[in-house]
Amino acid sequence: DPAQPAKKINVNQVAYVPGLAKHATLTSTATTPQTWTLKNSAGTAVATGQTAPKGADAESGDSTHLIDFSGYDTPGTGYTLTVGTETSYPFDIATDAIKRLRYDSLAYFYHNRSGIEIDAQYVGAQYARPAGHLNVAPNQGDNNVPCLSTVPCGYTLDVRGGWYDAGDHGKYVVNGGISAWQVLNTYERAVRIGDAAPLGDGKLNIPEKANGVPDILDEARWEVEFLLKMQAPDGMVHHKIHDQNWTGLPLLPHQDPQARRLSATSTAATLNMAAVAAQAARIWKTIDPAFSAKALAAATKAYAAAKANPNKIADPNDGTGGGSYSDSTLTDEFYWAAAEMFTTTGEAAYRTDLTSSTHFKGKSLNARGFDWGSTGPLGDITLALVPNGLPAADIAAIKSAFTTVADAHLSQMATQGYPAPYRTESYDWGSNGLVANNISVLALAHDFTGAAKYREGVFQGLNYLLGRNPLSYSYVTGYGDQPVKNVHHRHWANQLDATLPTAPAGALSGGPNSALQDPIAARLLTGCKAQKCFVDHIEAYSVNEVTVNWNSALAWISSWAAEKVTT
Ligand code: 9MR
Repeated sequence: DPAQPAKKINVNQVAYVPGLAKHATLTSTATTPQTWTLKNSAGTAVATGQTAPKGADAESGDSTHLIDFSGYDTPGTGYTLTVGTETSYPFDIATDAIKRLRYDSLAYFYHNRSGIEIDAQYVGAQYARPAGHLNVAPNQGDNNVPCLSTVPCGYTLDVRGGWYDAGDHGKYVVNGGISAWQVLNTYERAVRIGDAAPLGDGKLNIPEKANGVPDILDEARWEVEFLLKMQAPDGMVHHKIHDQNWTGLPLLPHQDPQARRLSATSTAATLNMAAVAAQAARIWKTIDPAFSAKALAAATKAYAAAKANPNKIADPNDGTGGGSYSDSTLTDEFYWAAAEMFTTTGEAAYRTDLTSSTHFKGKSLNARGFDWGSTGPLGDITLALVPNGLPAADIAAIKSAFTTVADAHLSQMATQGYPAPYRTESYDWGSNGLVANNISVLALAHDFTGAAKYREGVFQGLNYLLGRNPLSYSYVTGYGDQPVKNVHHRHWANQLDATLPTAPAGALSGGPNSALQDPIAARLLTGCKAQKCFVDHIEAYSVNEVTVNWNSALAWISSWAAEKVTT
């Protein structure tokens, strides 16, 4: 349950960046401007000004005022904002936190690796654990996994490795795939148009940190190798592998006694793997030509299999022991896979599939954003960033689709008390992941145009995730004065077992979800406004879980933001 009542003054509890706008939110029904004061860590007033009343908005229901203290720009720690008797959480004006978050958000993935011991030397003793799902009792292992008895396949697969999806021990191709893609895209973007030096070898605490290959690639490869193993002999890819029955919390991976089963192959998983393997093939082309060739062969076979089986939908009712991740619209997965295959190979057949798609040139970019079920924009990002054979006019059209959506986000954010780039209706499961992905759209709009307004939008969006929201939570563990502490995770379950740790720093909670899809949320949050449909409770999995796909979005945007801070 909420650790503290919400503050009346909400700030980015971590840090505002020198040289950029600095906005905070006062909750007040006063209709006239109020006097705000900025105090330094000694309690001395260093700036003062007047709030701007904004009235109530649909997302929060709060009547708010804008506090704009952009005029103050002296780096330091322990600042507070006060209005009358109300005081904010303390915050910094500094750049070190965003630089740290770039790496902490990426550390999430090693913590959640399957099939390998998590070694104390990389994560500290409290997070160390034995390898999970290697068929060491009581585990039944991912070594030799049969298909579901309801959809028998006549073979078993060795699908060891990869990342656990979330608080559960399932491994789902459509979600793991977009996550690996986004981690790889963080690197690929930096190589193409940013600064890849901070993403080099030796930057993460992982076993591969001294192998001469950028750690971010080593980490993503752990998942890509798993995705390749999910391919069936006919080229199709199994949708997922997880426990036969749901387990409870807490439960460390190596203690999971449930049988593991492969769900049927699906067209969505097949295209998702094709897309990521094609992306991997070009990234590893010179780094590891053999791996590159293996990935391209798997992608080519998968793409052809998907075209031969274009409508094999994952069973929406296959939700026992793991999530269903079912999606009945596959035109976006076809588009994304064609974009990756074409970018990597230049072949005419992929170009035809790509340019004849209804998604071509950013048509699936919209205000809701993208996620595991909506992957068209991933293709657009690749086409806009990586040189390919398309005419310049097509690339310009793709880039302008990003700026159009980014402008819509900025217009909406200007109306909000707690600006977050996301649609204004109800918030979906994983809204923070959608917000983070939409922040990446703002970031790309800045990449493509250089316009300062988009960079401001990125940092405004980060403010929301880091505490400038109506519940006064930093949704990133370990960051801010009131970070979420009780995320839904079977190992980081300190709320249930004091001998277990809370989450390590840098994990993004799923965040507000208007649909209240778990019993705790349903009991505590009835009638909530979108941005308030959240509780920091470990069993509230529909609002407070963590997953690879939300953390890959956090890693992408924090890496971008770290690149943009200059001091
Ligand atoms: O992130 C998924 C969200 O988009 C869906 O609405 C939800 C219900 O199907 O499932 C979410 O994914 C969960 C998955 O089913 C099981 N592992 C944890 C995932 C995050 O909560």
